[in-house]
Amino acid sequence: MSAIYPTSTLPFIGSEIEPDYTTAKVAILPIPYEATTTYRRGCVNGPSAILDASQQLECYDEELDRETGLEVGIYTHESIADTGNGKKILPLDMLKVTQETVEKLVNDGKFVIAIGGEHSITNGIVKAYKKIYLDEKFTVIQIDAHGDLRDEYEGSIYNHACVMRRIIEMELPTIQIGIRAICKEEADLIKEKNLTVFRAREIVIQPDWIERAIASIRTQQVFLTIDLDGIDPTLIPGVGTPEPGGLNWYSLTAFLRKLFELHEVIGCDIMELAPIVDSVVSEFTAAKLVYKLIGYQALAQGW
Ligand SMILES: [Mn+2]
Repeated sequence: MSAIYPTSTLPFIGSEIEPDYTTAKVAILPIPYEATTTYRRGCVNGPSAILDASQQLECYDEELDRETGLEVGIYTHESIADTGNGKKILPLDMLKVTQETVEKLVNDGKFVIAIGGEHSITNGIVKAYKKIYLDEKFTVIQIDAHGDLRDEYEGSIYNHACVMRRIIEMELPTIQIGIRAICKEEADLIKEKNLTVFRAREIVIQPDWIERAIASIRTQQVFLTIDLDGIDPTLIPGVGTPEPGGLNWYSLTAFLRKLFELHEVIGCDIMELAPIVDSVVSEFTAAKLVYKLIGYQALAQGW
């Protein structure tokens, strides 16, 4: 699989924008790390596929009526924790380099959008924000089909099925959206800890879920983690563990626009893209989602 996409990376929407680190407000951080995926493999190729697909994006955002990328500047960092070409990287080493790189980018004033790679990476990213924001609490908003609340899976506490459990152990509040596949252990934990979960099947029949989800956030600052399998797999079939149902494009983007408007999004990631040979729909949708996040942040921050 790793031969299909080169691990060298084109800058995000680089066909339209000259990337410059000093002036860019946004940093895209590719993390092509894959070690613990259990069903369909290939998310090691996710970041390069998103960067490739981004070359086809329109710089002009028709919803926001502006050429966002030209106005805010987007810098694409080199890949970190790259397990392409069969390279083995231990989970703790991946978490370390992820945390350090995110810390550096945030301290340089960049709004970081990490692109993966498997969902376990988010653990390292959130650790970086926890260190930067010290005792100030922020909420981790997770869009995902899965709870990712297992204590361990297949012998590892760093499995991608455990990432939200690690975040809950950091004593950060969480809101889980789009959930439709959990095990009994996760269901019990949700009840025991009274976790806030917006299930996919409720979202579909309750259009007010966006207002209720926003109202359930108790902190001004939020970190957003998107596992692409949270979205309807007819929109993004290129994921490792697809689940029927899920968020549609307009419901998702309406929620995100409101989230950025009413809260300070301190950082975000888009994880688990596992490209499908001969179909570009998944990576193009993911690239467009990255660009929507940049647009909503630019609007919210007055960039
Ligand atoms: Mn998932």
